[in-house]
This record gives sequence, C-alpha cells and structure tokens, in this order.
Amino acid sequence: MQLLLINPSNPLVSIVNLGESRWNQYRVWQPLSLMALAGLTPPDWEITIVDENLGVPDYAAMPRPDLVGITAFTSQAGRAYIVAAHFRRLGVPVVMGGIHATMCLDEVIDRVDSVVTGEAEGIWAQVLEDVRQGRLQRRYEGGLACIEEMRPARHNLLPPRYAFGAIQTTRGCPLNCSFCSVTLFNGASYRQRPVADVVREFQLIPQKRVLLVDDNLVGTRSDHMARAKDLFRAMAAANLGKQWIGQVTINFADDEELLTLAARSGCKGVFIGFETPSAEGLCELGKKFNLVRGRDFRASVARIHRHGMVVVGSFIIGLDADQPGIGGRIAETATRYGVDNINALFLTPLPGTQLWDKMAGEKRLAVNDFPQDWQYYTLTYPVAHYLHLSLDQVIAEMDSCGRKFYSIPRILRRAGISLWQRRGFLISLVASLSYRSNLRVDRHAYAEFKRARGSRYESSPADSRRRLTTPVPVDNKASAGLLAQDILGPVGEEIRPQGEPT
Ligand code: B12
Ligand code: SF4
Repeated sequence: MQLLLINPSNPLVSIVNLGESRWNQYRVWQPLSLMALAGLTPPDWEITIVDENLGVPDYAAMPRPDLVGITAFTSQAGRAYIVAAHFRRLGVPVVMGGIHATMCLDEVIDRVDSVVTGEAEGIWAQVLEDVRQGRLQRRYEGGLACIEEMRPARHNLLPPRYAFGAIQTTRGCPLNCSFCSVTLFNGASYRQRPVADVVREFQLIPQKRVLLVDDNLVGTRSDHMARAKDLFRAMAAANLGKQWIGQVTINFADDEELLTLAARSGCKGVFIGFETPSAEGLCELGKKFNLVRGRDFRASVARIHRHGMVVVGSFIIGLDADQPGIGGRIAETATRYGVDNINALFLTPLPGTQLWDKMAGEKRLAVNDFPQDWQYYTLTYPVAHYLHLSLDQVIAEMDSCGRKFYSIPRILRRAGISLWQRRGFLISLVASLSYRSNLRVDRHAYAEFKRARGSRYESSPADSRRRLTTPVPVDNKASAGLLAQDILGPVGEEIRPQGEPT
C-alpha cells in the first residue's frame, strides 16, 4: 500500500527555490507532524513525504497512492484544499489532520474524505486499517496521546537538504495565552516523553543542528525543570554531538544548573516570547508568566548569554493596549533586554483561540474571506482591525520596529558584544543582516497586501473603533489568572529591569 503525506506550501511564504540562495536552507523547517505520522505507520505501507516548501512536485507524474494524508497550519489550508481536490478527482481518498483540521472541522470536512482531529498517535493505525478494508470514516478523534509510549518520528524520509532536524520532547502548556492554540490543541497538562526515548530518537537524526519544537522546553514547575535537567544530562552523556535550539519561557534563566546543563547538551539558542513591553499588554494576552513582580528581563537574558546561548525575542504588535509609537518602543525594549534578534509579529486571531472569540465577536476580522484568506494568517500580515492603529499605522509601527532594532549601528553593536562574549557572533550577524534585508521584502509584501485586501479596512482608527458594535465581554485579567496590579503595581507601567529608572 502506498501512502503519500503532504505538507502544503503557502504561496505567500514558501521557499520554493532552495537553489536560489543557500541561506534558504535555514528558512525551511521539517514538517515533524508528517515524520511522526510516518513513524506510526505499519511497515507494509510504503511512505513518501512531500514538503512543498522544497518545491511542488508534478503530482500527475507520481505513482498513484492508495491514501493521501495532508497536514496544515491555518495559513496552509487554502493550498491543502487544492491538493486534496486534485487527488480526490483521481479517486484517491484524502485524510487531513493537524491544527487547522481540528480547529476548523466544519470547513475541512467538506473538502476531504476524512478528518483526524487532535493528536494522531492513538488513532492512525485504525485509520489505515479502515482504508485497507475500504471503510474509511468521515471523522476520527485522536484526542491527547499517551506520550510515554510515543514512537520515534521517521527521520530518514525527507531529503537531507534541511539545515535543521526536528524532535519533540514534551506536549501541552498550562499557560493558555489568549493568542495561542497550544493549550487548546495539546492540552493544559505538560506531558513529557521519557528521557531515554528522546535520546534514542536524537540518535536517528542525521542533521547536526536540531530544532526542539516543544512549545516550552523547560515547563513551568520545579518538577518540569528537574525533568529538563535530566534530559540535558542524558543528552550530554550520550555525546550526541548535536547543536540545538528551542523555545522556552523566561524562567529558563532562573536556574544556573539548568543553563549549564542546557549549554553542555548543545543548546545554542532559545526563542522567548516577551510579547509586549507593557504590563497592560501582558494582561491582555494572558501571558501571566512574564508578569512576575521583580522579574528582571535584562538580567535573565544576560544569564543565558553567559552560557553562550543566543536569545531571540518574540513580540506582538496590534494589541488593544498598543498606541502609535509601539513599534519603536518594542525595538527600544528589546535592545534594553539585550536580545540578539527579534521576531515581531502582528496580533493575529487564530481559529479556536480566546483571541479569535473576542475579535470575531467584535467583528474585527478585517481579512475574512475564508478559506482563501487563511493564507494571510501567517502573523506577518495585519489581518484584524486594531483598536488604536489603522492599517497604515500598524504597518508603519512594524516597519519602524524593524528599522530601529536592525539599524546598522545597533547590528554592529550587538555583533561586537557577541564577539566579545564569544557567543554565536557569525550567526547573530548573519541573522541580523538577513532580518534587515527582509524589511525590504516585507514592505513589498505589505504593498501587495494593501492592494489585494486594503479595501476591507477603513481609513482611521476611529472608524475601526466604531466598527466594534457588539463587543463580547472578555475578562482579560481573569484569563491572565491574576491581576497585574497585584504583581506589578499600576497597569500600564512599563516593565523595566530592576534598578532601572522608570
Ligand atoms: C515547529 C513549528 C513551526 C515550524 C514549522 C515546521 C513545519 N513545517 O511543520 C515553523 C517555525 C516553520 C513554524 C511556522 C509557523 N507557525 Co508554527 N509551530 C510549530 C510548533 C511549535 C510545533 C509543530 C510541531 O512540529 N509539532 C510536533 C508534531 C508531531 O505535532 P503536530 O504538528 O501537532 O502533529 C500531530 C497532530 O496534529 C496530528 N497531525 C498533524 N498533521 C496531520 C495530518 C494527518 C493526515 C493526520 C492524520 C494527523 C496529523 O498528528 C501529529 C501527531 O500527533 C507548533 C506548536 C504545536 N505545539 O504544535 C506551532 C504552530 C503550529 N505554529 C503556528 C503558527 C501560527 C505558525 C505561523 C503561521 C506563524 C509563525 N510565525 O509562527 C508559521 C506558519 C508559516 C506558514 N508556512 O504558513 C500555530 C498554528 C496555529 C494555526 N491555527 O495554524 C502553532 C499551533 C503555535 C501557536 N502558537 O498557536 N511553526
Ligand atoms: S506560554 Fe507559549 S505555548 Fe504556552 S500558551 Fe503561552 S504562547 Fe502558547
């Protein structure tokens, strides 16, 4: 039996030509979902994985499969449906799964033969057996997998052109930030794979560099941290010879032993969601972890740096708390924290999230002709009506943030510091220059976006405020689980490192 697994491209973001620039290999990431699915597939199925981000193959010239499995983030959904339609016309059954299929079941189910919602580990064997018996169901519910018994992903099915391999060691996040799908999709409980399984799977990864896709590698509690230490110890002891990057919350910096072990196990850098410079903004996003009184972000970043790891900070523009000037303020804040690079994104309501419920309820989805408009839900387009920022203003804020943070003097200063501290000097410099050159690409993309979808916006923030006809009451402070005033003092106060003048 032939199984074809497909990761559809989003025409707006895919890197379809790897030969164009060798740096593109650092911009495409392996579709671990499909590698995991392949790992769950019995050996009598012959598996091909197509990642359209490496180039779209001529499907008509490929052998006809017995089953097609498609994964998709929301931003890939439009392309997923085109690919599905092609195979359905040939009479090949198409199954779709992943985050978009789970969050938008009603939309997806009409466009494929079968939908798998949730995690696939507990249900995939049943789906394949049903295909074999010719009794494929319209819908399967995977729920949450038992992560203790997870089979390793297949790391040998994709071409060796990716700079980074990928692995997952935990699932779930208790923090439930309003803009994020993870708690809804993977659950609030922090599930951890056995350390020995992770180390064994690491040994199957051909690439020297690896992305740990965990949403929060070190978790939120002391027992989570203890497990992370065990993992790093075991990775170091196994002498894997890998360099890795991962996503953590800021508490990563609170434990010297954790930092030492992470560095020893090959950690070269971490992504941290700082999200926004103000306490009011953090309350709005429900990012309670960053709202701890006395948290000194600059000192935290410096501690991570001392262990030779790079810090990439993630920020969001377009919050209800954001006023004109927010772009520059984020650039200043990130500079003050000392992060090496920033990833600034537009506030984007993703289906299923609390933010979606709020913005859809307030009729603030400006780009809403679905499914084709899903292609803009990449967090790099301003798809919503922002409370205090018009379309032009929010784009200008994004541009100003990038121009300030990636000004040549600031890039050189950061490069000098990383050289002095012997910490990823070249990576930091190249990444900064690449982000800087992307600013031009972004400007072009915004111009195209405005041409294609600009008419959906009204010209001034006042107009967009008037649009908020039937606001849905969302208690952001309650969703943050705590009152910012209790922790930080007056809401709206900037979060500054301790000891800094406010
Ligand atoms: C790694 C990652 C990336 C990598 C992508 C690598 C890749 N090609 O897959 C990179 C960095 C490129 C990336 C980019 C983006 N990402 Co991202 N990413 C993740 C992350 C952290 C892990 C995904 C992963 O590998 N999980 C491990 C695998 C094993 O789990 P899984 O994908 O869920 O697959 C399981 C099930 O879903 C199911 N399944 C999945 N597919 C299929 C298919 C079939 C047929 C079946 C039966 C089952 C099935 O089975 C699998 C095993 O259980 C997730 C968060 C998360 N926890 O999922 C966010 C996440 C998927 N990303 C998200 C977003 C928003 C993005 C971006 C749009 C924006 C951004 N800048 O981050 C871009 C998308 C760009 C684009 N192409 O359009 C959102 C998606 C929400 C949504 N509704 O789409 C998530 C959920 C994070 C969040 N905060 O909400 N991302
Ligand atoms: S901490 Fe990260 S993974 Fe967890 S809910 Fe918030 S944004 Fe999502």
